[in-house]
Amino acid sequence: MNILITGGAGFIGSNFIFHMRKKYPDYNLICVDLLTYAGNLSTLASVLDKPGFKFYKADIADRQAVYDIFEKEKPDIVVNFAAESHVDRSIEEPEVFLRTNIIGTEVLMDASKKYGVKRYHQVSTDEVYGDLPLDRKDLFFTESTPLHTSSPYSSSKAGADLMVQAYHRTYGLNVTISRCSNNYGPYHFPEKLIPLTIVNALHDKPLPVYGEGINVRDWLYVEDHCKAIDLIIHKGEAGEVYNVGGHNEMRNIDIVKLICKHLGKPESLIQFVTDRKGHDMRYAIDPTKIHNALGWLPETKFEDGIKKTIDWYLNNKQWWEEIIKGEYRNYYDKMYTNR
Ligand code: NAD
Ligand code: TDX
Repeated sequence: MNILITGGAGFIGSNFIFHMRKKYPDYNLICVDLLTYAGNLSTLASVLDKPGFKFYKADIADRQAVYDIFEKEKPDIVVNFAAESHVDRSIEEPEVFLRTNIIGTEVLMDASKKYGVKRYHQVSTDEVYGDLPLDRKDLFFTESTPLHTSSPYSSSKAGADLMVQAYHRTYGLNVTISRCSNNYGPYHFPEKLIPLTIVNALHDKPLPVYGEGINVRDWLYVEDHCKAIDLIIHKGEAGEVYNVGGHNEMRNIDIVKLICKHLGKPESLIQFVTDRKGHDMRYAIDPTKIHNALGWLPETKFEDGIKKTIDWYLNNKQWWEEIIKGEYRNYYDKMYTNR
């Protein structure tokens, strides 16, 4: 079995590669990643030279490069993680989100059609459903919730989802889509809330919380997301969308306080800053379909997952120290100085 994984040098893609190598040692995994600011080859160091693994540095929106890789590797399954993934960056510079997230998806599907791929899986997000009000705890996103996006990021992901469904209906491409809630865990890029808070707290730097910190996210340990995708690519039904989430809703301020507590840092480090434009209030996934159809259930409780994650950042300082001393510093200054 040849599985082509795009975006495998990023957060979730790399965790998926580690999961798949462990569970299916006989599979050939082919990783395609452009190594943007968010991609790190050092993340894949433990697998780079191993049999059954290949790495290509390429842009998923570069048609010729993608066709050449498909021609050579003949993938059976394609799993597309590659994306511009940060909402705040999409508010500053939307264009690259359209190129990678929409055009890149289209190119990968054209290649899948041309080279007879048996299953194309699109890794999407709960953000395509927009947000839910804070005072309606009874409401959840189901697979039939209408797409209703807020940010350039989520709009580009929704655009991609619509293209994936179009390729199924129009060309009969065997596709599946997963829409997952917020992930956390090892190798999470430090621009995102949880790793940013851990890294800043370890340096006794201010912990920026947007607005009043009352926005709610539904957190899932990254390994549980990887297991869901593994099930969907093997057993999911063509043309279907599966929501993935673990009923673990938390307010941002409570997450930040919890991290302070784990690290023995004072809450006085917390700094409320100007809110994100168009900030979604609440995400909450109803995972009934994937549970009933494929038997998926989250395995890692948040208390355990957050502890494992914090320990990982404490034990892998070199990984994130390399990142925060590079281009990240300019990004951080631009986004947070005098905010
Ligand atoms: P990430 O930003 O950590 O990684 C993205 C990877 O894609 C990087 O390695 C980057 O180099 C690569 N990439 C970017 N543009 C590329 C291009 N044009 N060609 C090839 N490679 C390119 O993102 P992540 O958090 O791992 O997210 C992975 C996927 O999961 C994304 O599609 C995202 O929308 C989705 N998702 C993320 C979350 C989350 O909480 N992080 C939740 C739900 C869904
Ligand atoms: O410094 C910060 N302070 C803050 O209060 C940052 C970076 C974030 N926040 C808030 C904004 C959100 O309400 O924390 C929450 C989480 O923010 P992010 O980590 O940026 O994630 P989010 O915007 O929820 O999107 C994430 O989940 C869905 C991923 O980045 C997306 O790729 C995924 O689709």
